[in-house]
Amino acid sequence: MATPHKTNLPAGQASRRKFIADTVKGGLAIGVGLSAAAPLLQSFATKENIAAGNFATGFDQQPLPYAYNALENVIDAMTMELHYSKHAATYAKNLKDAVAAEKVDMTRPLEDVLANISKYSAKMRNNGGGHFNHEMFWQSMRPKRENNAPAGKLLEAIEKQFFSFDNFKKQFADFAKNRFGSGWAWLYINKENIIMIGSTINQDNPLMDIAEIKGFPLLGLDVWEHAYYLKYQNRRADYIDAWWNVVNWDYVAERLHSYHM
Ligand code: MN3
Repeated sequence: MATPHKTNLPAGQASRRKFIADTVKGGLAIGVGLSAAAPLLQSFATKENIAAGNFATGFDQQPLPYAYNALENVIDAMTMELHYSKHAATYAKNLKDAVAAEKVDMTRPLEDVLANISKYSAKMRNNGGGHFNHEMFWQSMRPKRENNAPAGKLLEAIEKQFFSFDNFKKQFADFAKNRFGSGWAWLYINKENIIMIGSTINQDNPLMDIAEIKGFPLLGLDVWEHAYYLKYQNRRADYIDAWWNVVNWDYVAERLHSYHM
């Protein structure tokens, strides 16, 4: 049974982790940079320390996995460019500033920081959450498809918990519409291994120890006005309806699979 909130690693992993940390501190990995340390990190970033499988998140903004205009008719190119290159880039920059000021060990996955976010500043919370949420958001979309829907075990899990895919979409959309002000709607899996939907304020997410909902995020929808205002103005519901056409269900399924590994 998965335990997403457990922070104590099993003895073997803990000592391995200490070895890696000591090695990095000792300068062995510093000369070759973070990229060389990343595969080691991913190999021990298991669900025991929140960052499941290959989904450990780094502190740098990753390239957008498609062109700015790739999601046109759902998300316009201008919104995409501003959102990625201005809003999200600023979260990444401010996160790096907070990380330097608060002496965060950047060889740890960002997920570890988020799981202990109550110990850090509001700047870390806002920008660490902002960076994580957007990195995941870009990956969770792809160009528009007809009849876009999950399949396999993910669909089974959704139907088991929410009766039908349509009913799931309705309930998720209700959380997205009713999140007052700025925030995110989420599909996540909790520590009882149940998939849930909910929402968080500002840039919080279910990984955070202070979030209203807690678990491993599978899919998140940005409902800040900057995500939709140019095309949809005040019509958040229309943005949500259109967004279902570009959800990358393969990515969501991979996150679920990764969590269960
Ligand atoms: Mn945003």
